[in-house]
Amino acid sequence: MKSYDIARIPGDGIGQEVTPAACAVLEAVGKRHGIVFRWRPFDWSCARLKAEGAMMPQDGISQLSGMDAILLGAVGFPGVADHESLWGLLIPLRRGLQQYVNLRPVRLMPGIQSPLVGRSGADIDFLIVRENSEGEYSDIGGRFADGTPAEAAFQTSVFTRAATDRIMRYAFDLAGKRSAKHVTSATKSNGMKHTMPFWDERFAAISAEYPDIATSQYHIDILTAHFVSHPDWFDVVVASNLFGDILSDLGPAIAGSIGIAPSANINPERDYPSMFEPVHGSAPDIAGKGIANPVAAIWSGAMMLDHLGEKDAASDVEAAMEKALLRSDCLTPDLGGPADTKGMTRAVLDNLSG
Ligand code: GGG
Repeated sequence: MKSYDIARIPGDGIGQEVTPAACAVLEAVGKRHGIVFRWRPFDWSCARLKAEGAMMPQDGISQLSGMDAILLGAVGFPGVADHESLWGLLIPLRRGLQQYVNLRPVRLMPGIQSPLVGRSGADIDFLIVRENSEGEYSDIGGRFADGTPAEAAFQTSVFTRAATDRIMRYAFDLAGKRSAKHVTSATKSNGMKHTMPFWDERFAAISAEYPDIATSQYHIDILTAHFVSHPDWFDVVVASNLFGDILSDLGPAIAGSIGIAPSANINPERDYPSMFEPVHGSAPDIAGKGIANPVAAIWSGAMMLDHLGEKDAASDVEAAMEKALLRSDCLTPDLGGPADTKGMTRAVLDNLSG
């Protein structure tokens, strides 16, 4: 028997609905593979912010440091400004635990119809490697002359050589393990005259270390168009924090629904636990209705198993999920189906029983 301490942070909105679904699937696959999960629940959320004045306690990072991994649902709640919820929990965790890689796979699953006309059955299978520690997500800036005609807001992006190089090397190393061996860089060096030319220079320098990997580079605007017109062309896409965030909502939308998109916030050195969360947010419009798609959370759980070295268990979860997605009666409304969160979860669990 192997056992893992897993911090369980459902967070807000549909995070409260999809996280239990992922845990149920992990429990089921754990039974098959002799894995015990010791769940450590944390109520860190916007609800905690309202009740106690902070989404997480001051020693939150040290409370999590000894965990093997973290499973997170979603953050954000009506009445709490979006930047407060992101900077109150997600960003401090990613940075405090040095999870500088945000890995977001995009795959068109069997049975899922891509909304792109004529592209159903396309072989969409690529990875977005998003820089997760700096870039445009910066707290350097401020607001001035509030309420006056001179009112202004400023925000400074930060791109360090150390963080830029390490995310690019991560992307190239990943591409080296795949058959297409191709890294595409998202840039905007025509409009952003300091940070993005620097990003391009580092991309050129790091790519020189990997002569066997093909490279492409596109401005983010035309890159989004390429995502839509030929998503099956991409292999590994490396992007800054903001561009990676945008691309990783667009990618899954092309591959069926953001409701199935998983993500891993990884500390590659394993000095700290990595964190696994759906790409989607708390979706207050459907929260409490029981119809949220649990697949993104379940797939994030599979990524967690893979990270923990439980490769067979991870493959079993992915296979169970893919088989469930083939059943149109089990699909949630975001995928055009009639099922609810529990129905979809049951379908995945059925594929793991026996
Ligand atoms: N489950 C992830 C979540 O709550 N996402 C909300 C969001 O806006 N995330 C932005 C980000 O990933 O930086």
